[in-house]
Amino acid sequence: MRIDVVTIFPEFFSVLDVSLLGRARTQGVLDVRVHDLRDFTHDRHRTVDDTPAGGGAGMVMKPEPWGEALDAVLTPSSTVVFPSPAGALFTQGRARELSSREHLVFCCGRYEGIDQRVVEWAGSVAAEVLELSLGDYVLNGGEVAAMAMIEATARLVPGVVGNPESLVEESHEDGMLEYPSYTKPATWRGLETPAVLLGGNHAEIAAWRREQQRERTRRIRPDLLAAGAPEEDRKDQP
Ligand code: JDN
Repeated sequence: MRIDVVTIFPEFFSVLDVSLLGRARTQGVLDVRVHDLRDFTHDRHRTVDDTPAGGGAGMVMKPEPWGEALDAVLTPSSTVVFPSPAGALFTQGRARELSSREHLVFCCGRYEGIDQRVVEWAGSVAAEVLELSLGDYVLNGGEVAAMAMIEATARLVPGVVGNPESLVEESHEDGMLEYPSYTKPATWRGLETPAVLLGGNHAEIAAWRREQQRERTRRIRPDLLAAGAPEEDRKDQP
């Protein structure tokens, strides 16, 4: 998979050199290239922002440097992602979809965001353009959100995570939270590992884990059960 990132803070992305994604990159499974938006400016101050049309607080990213940067990286088969608190929710299902794309381009905004015409124009060139949000909170820019999306997506690309079975029984893969995990010792500071996990009855263990998933999801994330239930069973969800 090829990933291009456009940002005014390329140094943020040095975390992609370490751990699983770092290894995937040195092994050639992942090709990540980070571009400095300011390299696509032409003035002495390498300006990337200007005042908002219509007035208001803050600054907006100018379209011209974005146009030149995207001219350099976009192809008709690219999927372009603009992290934005105004975007659709980024989910495990979305990560799964993105993991099958051959080329992803992440456009990281700062300030009050990027001139909307850049998003519109990208749609006339690339295969797909997505404005995606990590959740209902606001970061200072798209970089940290892009990094989360890159990690969630790239670990689903075959060959990035060593044991593919570890991807199956995870939170959100079946629309529920994961069951709790334990390791040795069986007693630690007076706390016991649940006896069922030490009994060796695999059917019983599987049933216990499924019940733990249901109980946890009901208690902590009832919205997930509502979303996964057949339409006629749903309570009025937004
Ligand atoms: O996903 B975010 O919270 C996010 C915030 C900003 C952004 C892009 C994404 N651009 C400016 C703020």
